[in-house]
Amino acid sequence: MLGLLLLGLAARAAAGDRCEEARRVLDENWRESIGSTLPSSSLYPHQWSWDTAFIATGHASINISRAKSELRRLFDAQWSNGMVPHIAFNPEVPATSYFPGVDWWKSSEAARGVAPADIETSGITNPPVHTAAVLRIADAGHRDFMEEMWPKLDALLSYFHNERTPAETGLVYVRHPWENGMDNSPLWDVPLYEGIPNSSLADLPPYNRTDLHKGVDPRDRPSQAFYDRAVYILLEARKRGYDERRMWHDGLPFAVYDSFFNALVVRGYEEMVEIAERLDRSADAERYREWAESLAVSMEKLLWDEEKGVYGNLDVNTNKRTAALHVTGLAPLVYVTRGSSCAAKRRLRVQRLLSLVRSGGFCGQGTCRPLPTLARGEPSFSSRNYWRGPVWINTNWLLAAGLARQGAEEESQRVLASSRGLVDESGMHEYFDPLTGAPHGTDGFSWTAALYHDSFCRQVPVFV
Ligand code: 9WN
Repeated sequence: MLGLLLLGLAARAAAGDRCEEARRVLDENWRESIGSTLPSSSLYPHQWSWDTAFIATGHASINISRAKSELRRLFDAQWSNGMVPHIAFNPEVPATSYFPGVDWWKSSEAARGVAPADIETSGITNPPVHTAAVLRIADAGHRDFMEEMWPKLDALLSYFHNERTPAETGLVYVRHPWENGMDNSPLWDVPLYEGIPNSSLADLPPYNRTDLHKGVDPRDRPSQAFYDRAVYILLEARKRGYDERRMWHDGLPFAVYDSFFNALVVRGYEEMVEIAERLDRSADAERYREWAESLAVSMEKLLWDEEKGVYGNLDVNTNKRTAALHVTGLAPLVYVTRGSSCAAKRRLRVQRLLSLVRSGGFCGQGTCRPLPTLARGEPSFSSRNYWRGPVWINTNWLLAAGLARQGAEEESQRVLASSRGLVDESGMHEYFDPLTGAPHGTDGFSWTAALYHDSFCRQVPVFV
């Protein structure tokens, strides 16, 4: 009994130290000159879109003025079509500090009039998880920030509806594997390697990968074949001035209806309903309710994979669906909209996803650390390679909230406890080996710190 008590006290003490460490990491990665926090001072020296949303969420319980500044600076880089680019470049660091940098994207020149003239950016986007950050800030007593952010969030979410949702499917497509944030997910293998054969890459200009020289083991990073294709897709988009209509009509080298991205857009629409209601914008709330509903119906119709029992991805170019036991396929747990015409199906499918979360493949039997990005036993599982198996704190955070929303409180707590254990043992690393708990990637990683703080260090309980 005494032993248990001491263990409990030791764990509390560790968490206390880690809370302080989380605040310190965010502070060290903060750059006053751009008013935002870098994902990592070494590996990622610019501002990333979905990182910013997670960081601002964490800052809501640490430093509200930084939380607001993060989002303001990111949305200063918003394009006139509503797109928020996945990177807003930091002019303070040399061009050679990150690949592909400003010279590769050339946003202000290639997308003149649409991309901002005063901030260089990438030409692709990220999942719209910023609504959650704005709600956290509002809940910390800053309702006026919702007013301020409304037009910018509305432009972003409308961009997905107007520019990225072809009427025939009603689904949102991604046009680069970096867009959903899970760069070398095994779900990209078919569209990338079958869709873009080596022969298409003959004229690719030479480039230097900076990520292989930043102290991270190259075995943890995506392959050369992946980078070649990532650069090729970037250059094809740039040639077309990043014009959405033109890219779509010319034919995109890579275009996928991805379950993870679509699930986060549905969740973004749901949070826009919440924000609109709080701001007494009833017509806007209704519009977002309809968008969430119709996207959820399209997901039930086109993305569910009965054989695997998860949501899959549909390749725009081949109309083929691929599914894997990857967190991508579990992501529809994050939203509650049922899609009224498919509500019964959706209920059954959620139950199947929950049984997968409880299964050994996703570390449900206490055999490993939930949630691996790819289930053990899947052919391309690697416990240390990026998005092909390791546990990431942001996907755990999103899924823990989703599980709680589905009423699976025990599973939600188990996923949160896993994040807590991994960070308590090793600190603010980028990702973790689900089999051994070993840390990988860069250290001093901002979203790990921010979401750890949001989950375990603030006074108010999290997902209630
Ligand atoms: C490419 C910044 C970003 C994250 C992504 C993560 C990684 C970039 C890279 O780092 O991607 O965008 O250079 O590998 O995969 O999710 O936003 O932390």
